[in-house]
Amino acid sequence: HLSIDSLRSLSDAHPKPSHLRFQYGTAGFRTLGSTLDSVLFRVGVIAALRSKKLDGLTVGVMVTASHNPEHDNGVKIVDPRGEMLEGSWESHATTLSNAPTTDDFLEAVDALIRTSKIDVSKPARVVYARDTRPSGITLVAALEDGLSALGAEARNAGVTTTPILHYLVKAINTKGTPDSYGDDSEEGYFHKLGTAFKSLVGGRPPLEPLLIDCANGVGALAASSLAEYLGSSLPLVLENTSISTPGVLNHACGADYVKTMQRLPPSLADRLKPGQRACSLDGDADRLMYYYLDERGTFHMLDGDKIAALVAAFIVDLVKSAGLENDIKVGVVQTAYANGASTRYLFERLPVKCVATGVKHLHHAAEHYNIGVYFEANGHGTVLFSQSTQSKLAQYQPSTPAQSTALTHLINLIQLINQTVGDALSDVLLVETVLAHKSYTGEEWDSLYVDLPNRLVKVVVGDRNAFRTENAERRLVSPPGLQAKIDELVRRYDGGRSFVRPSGTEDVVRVYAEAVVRSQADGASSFSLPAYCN
Ligand code: G16
Repeated sequence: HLSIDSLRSLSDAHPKPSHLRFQYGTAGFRTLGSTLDSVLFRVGVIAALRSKKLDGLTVGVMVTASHNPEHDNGVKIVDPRGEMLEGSWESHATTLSNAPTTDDFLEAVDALIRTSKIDVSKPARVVYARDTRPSGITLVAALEDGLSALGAEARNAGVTTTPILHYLVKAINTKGTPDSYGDDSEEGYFHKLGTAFKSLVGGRPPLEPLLIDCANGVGALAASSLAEYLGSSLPLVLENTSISTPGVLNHACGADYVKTMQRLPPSLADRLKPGQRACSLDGDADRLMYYYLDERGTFHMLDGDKIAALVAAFIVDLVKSAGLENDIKVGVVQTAYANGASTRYLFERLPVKCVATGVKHLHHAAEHYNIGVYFEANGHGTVLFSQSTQSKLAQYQPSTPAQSTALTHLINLIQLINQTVGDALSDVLLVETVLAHKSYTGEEWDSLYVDLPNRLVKVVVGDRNAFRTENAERRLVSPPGLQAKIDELVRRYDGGRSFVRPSGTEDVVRVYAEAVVRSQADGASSFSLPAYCN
């Protein structure tokens, strides 16, 4: 079942660079694509072992560096329910990826098999995909070597979005069961989302075309397939779709650019008409940023917080209209990056929880609600309907036509929303559904609350691991003395709030600042870190 000779010789072909240390971070391993060969091989081995540990359930592997620059790449493992890899296995992945030699690696594999009690005679099944990064081709070949070293049954899902890979994992593992998540193919995914969307907006006035900035990434392929399924129910105008032009992925476009720069991608300047709705995906289509230009041509951003507010309020209304407000509780999960105005808006209406950055943290917290809405300010998020809520909705007998309509909408939302992970395309359909139901323009949506001015900057430091946080990343515990300095600065600004945390996807620390007055938010984020941090 496990040929040590084959594992040894394949491992020799993928040596670990001696000067590098790898870390399974916020969203898996992520760094320069050219340094990741050994990591990909080893991830193949780990994913196969994870599947064996779980009795041969299918595990997913996604090769992507999402919003990062084109020369970066990365890889993450997806657990059988379509969710992020379980925490304890993240440390196994870090350990195995750092074993200096083949002998050390084989020893680490052996230790993992023994300590995790893995029955290696069990089958291993893995489905994998990559985004459009050029380095993905050789990295996938390294991954395939790792899978074949363990004799895994491997399914190549080709070039696709991260959320579609998550969908496939869940669809494969629920196939033929009463909980079937949908057909385990891209067509199955588009069919599921498209059908639910058409039911939700059916009978309403036709929607104006939506302009989508595809970040020159894999979202361009998926969005163009989705456009076909949607037909006239939602005309999509796709921009930044150059997936084979070197250097353009996420460059001056995409969700991260819009969120960080708080401005329109320059390539859309003469494409977007005042009042028209537009949005940006990121490099693997798991983040979504909406925006519009007002009459005067001023840019207005509708970020993950605005999406959370829009969607949460809509779902709360539907639950109420269905007559289920005493049975189904809706809650929201955010991170410290959520704009203070959004937290206040939501908190006045429903329970809100703040957790550490990373979809895995938000996802788990959202599972504690009957319906959990989670969005990061950067546009990464989804809505989870607990199993018992789904059963409750399926069995509920409405007593009025209005209740029955609301119930049908809720059941369609369960189909529309990719509950495995944040999914920009599924979120587009969710936002468009709410806008259609509420007859909101971008401007009306934007006016739910007014964002506090804020700045988010990246600072390059000598060792980002020297920065450790507590209280959902809102306070630093190290380096010593730095939090006191932040507190002192923040006190000088009206409604000031600021925090510093190490990124889990880039070699930087992130500094966030918000204040009531724009110039004050800018000032608070431009303080320099003390010399001892560099
Ligand atoms: C990933 C994670 C997100 C996180 C983001 C930035 O997004 O999935 O949850 O917000 O990285 O994380 P950090 O601040 O630690 O670098 P993506 O879209 O890059 O996969």
